[in-house]
Amino acid sequence: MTTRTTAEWQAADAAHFLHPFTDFQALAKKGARIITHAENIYLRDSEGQRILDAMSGLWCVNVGYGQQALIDAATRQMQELPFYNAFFQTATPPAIELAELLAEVAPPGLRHVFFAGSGSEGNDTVVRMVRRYWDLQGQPERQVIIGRWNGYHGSTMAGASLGGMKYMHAQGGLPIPGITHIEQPYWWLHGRPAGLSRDDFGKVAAGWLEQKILEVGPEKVAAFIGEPIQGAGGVIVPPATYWPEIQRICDQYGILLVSDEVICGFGRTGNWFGCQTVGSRPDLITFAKGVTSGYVPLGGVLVGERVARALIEQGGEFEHGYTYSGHPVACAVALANIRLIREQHLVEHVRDELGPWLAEAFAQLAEHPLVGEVQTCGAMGALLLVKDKSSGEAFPAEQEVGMLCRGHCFGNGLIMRAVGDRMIIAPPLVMTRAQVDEMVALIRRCLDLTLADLNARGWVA
Ligand code: PXG
Repeated sequence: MTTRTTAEWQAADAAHFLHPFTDFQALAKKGARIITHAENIYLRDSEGQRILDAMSGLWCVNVGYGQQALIDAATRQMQELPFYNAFFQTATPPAIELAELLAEVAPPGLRHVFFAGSGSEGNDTVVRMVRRYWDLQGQPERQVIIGRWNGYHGSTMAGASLGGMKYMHAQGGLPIPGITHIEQPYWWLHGRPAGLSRDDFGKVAAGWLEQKILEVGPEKVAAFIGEPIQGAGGVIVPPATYWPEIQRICDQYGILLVSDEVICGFGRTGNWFGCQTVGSRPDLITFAKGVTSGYVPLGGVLVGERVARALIEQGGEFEHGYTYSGHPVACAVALANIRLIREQHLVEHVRDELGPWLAEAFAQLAEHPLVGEVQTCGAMGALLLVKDKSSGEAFPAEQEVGMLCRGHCFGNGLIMRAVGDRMIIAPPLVMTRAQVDEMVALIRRCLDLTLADLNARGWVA
């Protein structure tokens, strides 16, 4: 790679690189921030500025940057066998070993894996697999998959359709047929309904699934898909009653439960998988991101006994797969990554240390005049910015207060994401106590700067 000035990088970037989820013209005017190096939880940009990455890249660098074991695993595998496929009755050792190891760390009953290249591809596989399963059960009319508004399941045709981002559906004629949505279990959005505790609300929100099943016709419903904790939707932690009730409803109607763990998997919530934190027993688990800590792309689906048995024993050929299903380099990196998570006890670290530290720090941030509510779960957290703390009144959407706050974070060496006015974090799981303190001090400073900014604009009461 050549060395260029920031301006030179930005010019070449604007001339040729179409970025994901980006207004190309606006970015070309402003110029992208060029990230050149990273170590542990810190990034460095082309201007030499150090940035604390409280988003783990994009929810994925669970073990932090610069882990030699992963680098060595990739190097060794590239030298030995950089690629071979798994299509024509062949396999490679890393893919076999990874399938075996995933079966070990997965919740009980999920003993098979189908590999893909990303979370989106994993969810495309889910759609194919769920529908194939019901065909094999002699119930081909069971086609409908129920997702949730403001859920995120990727950006392919199937992934974006399962997801409930309306602005995505608006481009490209989505959702594809046979996918429908229910409301999300977001207490605050639903107006903190009077007389209804969070736990009662959780049951009401799960009940929307039953209503939808009855509306569609139980004999037509194939599966329900949800993230244990919504990530891209704004780190929305559902009431504790929600998932057990969802599980009960899925059981009652015999429909498959899919837990999309692209963000929640591999320690993020303080267990290996988020379903173990929220109390569901999925038939299928989508994974990606944290499986390799993002060092190389890999995704896939963990398959429970009910579906695996049908596919294996009755299925014949499953007409589906990707060139990179079981890519040996990606699988070798995933093996090194999972072993490192085990050796460094990172799941326990999140459960017993990092999670409680973040919960405590966020409870203190809740006292800030701009913060309406805080939520954390393991190594994820959200702060909701509100105009009026006592009433909970929101800022007008067009003021884009979240983006304003994110700008202050960017300017002050902190990466935090804004989803509307929810400021969210999902830091690397290796974070120490001192680093939590450093991050929280930065967050506090950025909240203060945002408040001063809003005062100057006359946007706060
Ligand atoms: N499922 C979930 C739950 C995700 O969070 C995907 C599927 C798709 O994975 P791939 O690997 O195809 O991107 C994701 C991805 C954001 C953001 O803005 C979140 C994701 C991707 C891009 C941006 O928070 N999550």
